[in-house]
Amino acid sequence: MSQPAERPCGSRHGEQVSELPPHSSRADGAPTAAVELARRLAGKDTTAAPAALNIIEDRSPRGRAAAAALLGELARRRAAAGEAPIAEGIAVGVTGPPGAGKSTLLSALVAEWRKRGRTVALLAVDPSSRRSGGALLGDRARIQHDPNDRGVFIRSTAAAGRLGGLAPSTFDAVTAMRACFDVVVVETVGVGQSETDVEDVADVVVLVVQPGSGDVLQFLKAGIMEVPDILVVTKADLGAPARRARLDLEQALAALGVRDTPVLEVASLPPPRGIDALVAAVERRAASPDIDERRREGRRRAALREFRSEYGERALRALGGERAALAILAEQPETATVAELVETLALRCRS
Ligand SMILES: Nc1nc2c(ncn2[C@@H]2O[C@H](COP(=O)(O)OP(=O)(O)OP(=O)(O)O)[C@@H](O)[C@H]2O)c(=O)[nH]1
Ligand SMILES: [Mg+2]
Repeated sequence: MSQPAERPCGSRHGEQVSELPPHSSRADGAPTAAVELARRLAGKDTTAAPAALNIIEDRSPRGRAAAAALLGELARRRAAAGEAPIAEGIAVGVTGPPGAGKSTLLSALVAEWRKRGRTVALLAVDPSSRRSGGALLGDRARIQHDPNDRGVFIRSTAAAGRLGGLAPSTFDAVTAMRACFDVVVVETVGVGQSETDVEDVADVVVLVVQPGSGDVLQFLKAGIMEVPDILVVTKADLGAPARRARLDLEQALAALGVRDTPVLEVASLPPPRGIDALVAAVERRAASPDIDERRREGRRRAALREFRSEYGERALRALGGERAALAILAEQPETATVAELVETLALRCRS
């Protein structure tokens, strides 16, 4: 898919490269507004979310500088909080084939979370390519909620031509939203890469399947059964087919030796069923002690994915391959954003 640049790391695909080192652009005064947005997000002002995401999704050099300022400010606040860490929300990835019932399930989940007093940001990543002009955007974000409720924020993002993948900015968007909201959901359609991509940004991955769709065999073939932390069979109101799908999935997990992955049946249409059990399973997983390490690894993998897609395989080879690149990333400060990590790899590749 990606075309190698003339020189490895010479330029991003179709874009002028700023030769500035990643941190120097912060001094130009423009990111002041971004820092102010970070302050509002950290103060749990949910009305700052749309403007913050506009900055993070702006891939121009100026936008990148502002995003770095915003995320850098959040990271500094996190680091400064030290022993009394500021409360960070949990990131939940919800993925599954088209029509499996993800959006309907999310409507029910949002209602349940709000009932429990949690604020929720939902980022729906649209799979449509640039060519189709994001025609699906409206449909994917159709989550039922009270539009006047400031505790819920919903945003659709185009995956920028990466079929099945996440948008380039999704990782940083999740980082920013987590500073403000109790729960950050990333909804992706499970075609191809998205199941594994979503693992990079989510503390908890929920894979959604509907009964009787032959999904189980497809998942076994694709070898992704290890990715989800929780499996959900939707449309439990259909009765026997949902039960059968759950048993099939449980058998498949057992055959693969995957333990500790709950398989839950839910009905999302009123009257909802099994939603509270799902919320409890998500919270149990998010509370596990390996979450911090998982977030660190996820950030490195997201940066590597970004670098590969922006600069191509040849640039990655010039760095010494995937393992060498991950080793470079592991040396970077905890506060580095994905964009800064990508720039670090690019600079290393050019030097
Ligand atoms: N009977 C029943 N139907 C459901 C349930 N949940 C969703 N559906 C129906 O399944 C269809 C697809 O639901 P969506 O929530 O739009 O599915 P989705 O996975 O978000 O679809 P995409 O965003 O296109 O990938 C709709 O017609 C829903 O009404 C459920 O619990 N029971
Ligand atoms: Mg949907």
